[in-house]
Parts: sequence; structure tokens; C-alpha cells
Amino acid sequence: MALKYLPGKLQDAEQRKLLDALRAVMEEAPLFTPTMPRSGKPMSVRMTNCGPLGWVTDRERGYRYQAMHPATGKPWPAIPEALLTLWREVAGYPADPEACLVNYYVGDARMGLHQDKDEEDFAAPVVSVSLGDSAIFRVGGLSRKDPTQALELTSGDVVVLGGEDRLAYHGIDRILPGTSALLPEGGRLNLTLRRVTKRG
Ligand code: MD3
Ligand code: FE
Repeated sequence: MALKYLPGKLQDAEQRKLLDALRAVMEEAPLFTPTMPRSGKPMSVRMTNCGPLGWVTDRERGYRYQAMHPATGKPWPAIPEALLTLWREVAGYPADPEACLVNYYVGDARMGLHQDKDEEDFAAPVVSVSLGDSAIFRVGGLSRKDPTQALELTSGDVVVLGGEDRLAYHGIDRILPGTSALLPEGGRLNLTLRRVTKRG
């Protein structure tokens, strides 16, 4: 398995139902502004999580997974059932995801080229779901210097990153404002479902 692109995987009605569930998640676990390790520079993307573990970063302790929201100190809300169902259908992995990172991009928010390597278990894929405005997604190879390819991700698209692409460099160049009516406030939500630990 490598990069599996499933354009339009979620129908309009499924996207709206998923969005309702995410609104409840963001009410319980508000979006926060992550900061870079050491420099403390704020990222332009705001984040929250659902699931037993969530990805966070701050100046003092850097990138990590933890069970509590960094601002409220409460456990993350559960992963919506629709996302568990999607994972079971597309991930090809025998255990459920432990983390669902919710990224919110608005305006000039972007995400620089990086690898996802804070997990113990690289045998499990990362499953990505895009909602709202389209984005220019960039994916390269295992070295930062490898050539990259751009792909436009649209609301309802699902990408499964597994096998040799699990550790590929990737990022979000920019979002394309006004390309979806799903979020009345505009912007883009991206959900990434992940395994973190090797045994559940
Ligand atoms: C390719 N998020 O949260 S999702 C991230 O759209 C992240 O918010 C982007 O990169 C976003 O870490 C891209 C698609 C994605 C996720 C994981 C990958 C692509 C990947 C892991 C390996 C290769
Ligand atoms: Fe990533």
C-alpha cells in the first residue's frame, strides 16, 4: 500500500453529519494554537483532537501525544462513530485509531513540509478527511530534497497514507477560499486518524 486517494469519498449528507459531530467535539475541546518546540512560534493552523490520545505541541515540551486537552485539562472527546466506520473500511489495519487530529485552516494558514513520526506504530496508515474549502496538498518522498507533487484536496476527499508513503514528506501550501459552502464561516477542516501505540 502507498498513497490511496479516494476523491469524493464522503457524500454531501455524510459531510454535513460529520461536521455536526465535529462541532460537538470543538465545543468540548476548543481549537487551540499550537506553538513550535524551542522557538515558541505559533503555527498558523489551529487544532484540537478527539480519541484517547491527541497530538499537541508547545515551546516547553515539543511534539507529543497526550490524553488531555492542553488548555482545559480534560480528556479528549470520543472519535465520532462515522470516522471509526470509515477507518474500518479503508485503513486495512486490525485495530481502531487512537487519535484524530483536527486541523483548522483559515486565511493564509498553511503547514510546512514535514514527516509524521511522533507515533510508535508506522505499520498503521494515516487516514485523512478534508472538509470545507479546498487545499493544495504537497507530497514528496522520504528525503526532504525529493521532488514533490501537488494535489488539490476537496471537501469529502479521503487519503490513506500507508506503506512506503507513511513517512513521506508532506504539507499544505495554501487553502483556496470560497471553494466550498460546507463551512459558513469559511476555511478548511482536516481530520487525520492515527494509531499511536503499538498495542491497544
Ligand atoms: C502523507 N495534515 O496533520 S493530511 C498533519 O491537510 C498533516 O491538515 C495535513 O499533515 C492537513 O500532520 C495533511 C494528509 C496527510 C497526513 C499524513 C501523511 C498526508 C500524509 C503522512 C505521510 C504522508
Ligand atoms: Fe502531517
